[in-house]
Amino acid sequence: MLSTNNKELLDVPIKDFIISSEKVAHVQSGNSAEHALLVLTRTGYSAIPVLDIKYRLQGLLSSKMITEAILGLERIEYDRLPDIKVDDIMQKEVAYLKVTDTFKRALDLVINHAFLCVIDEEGTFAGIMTRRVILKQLKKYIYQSEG
Ligand code: 2BA
Repeated sequence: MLSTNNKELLDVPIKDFIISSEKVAHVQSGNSAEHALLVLTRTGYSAIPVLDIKYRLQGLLSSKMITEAILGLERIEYDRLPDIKVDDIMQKEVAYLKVTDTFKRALDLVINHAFLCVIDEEGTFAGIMTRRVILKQLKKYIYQSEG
């Protein structure tokens, strides 16, 4: 039904759909869990990337990971937040895209991830591709194909 246009969209490079790194909230390797919780709460995002000083992707951090780290037997031990480093509680295995990847790879991965970090040729963090952006492009293509 939509074969030609679908194929075209699937082959499009993701480059134009990336939310660039300067617009992405992140925490740095070595930051405390207290700082990370502040960033997550202020921005309202449920998970954000962890980058090193050279802007290389190290992992992902969510408020759930922080809460789990300070969960005591009978209470949440907020006083421990400044002593915990994000490196010790972040998710280190992260699915990512390269800037040269196609829309098809992004679509495959975004089924299981709300967003994907994008890495450039030098291994530096270039930004993210979100489920929202991917769905918007898909919607545009489907509607175009119908008309
Ligand atoms: P969540 O934070 O769980 O957000 C889920 C969806 O809720 C987002 O989907 C967006 O539609 C909406 N949303 C949440 N916080 C928002 C805010 N502060 N401003 C506007 N809309 C907001 P997506 O846009 O597809 O994003 C998927 C995931 O990508 C987000 O999951 C978040 O973990 C991450 N993300 C998106 N934009 C980001 C950014 N600028 N910096 C860091 N992480 C970002």
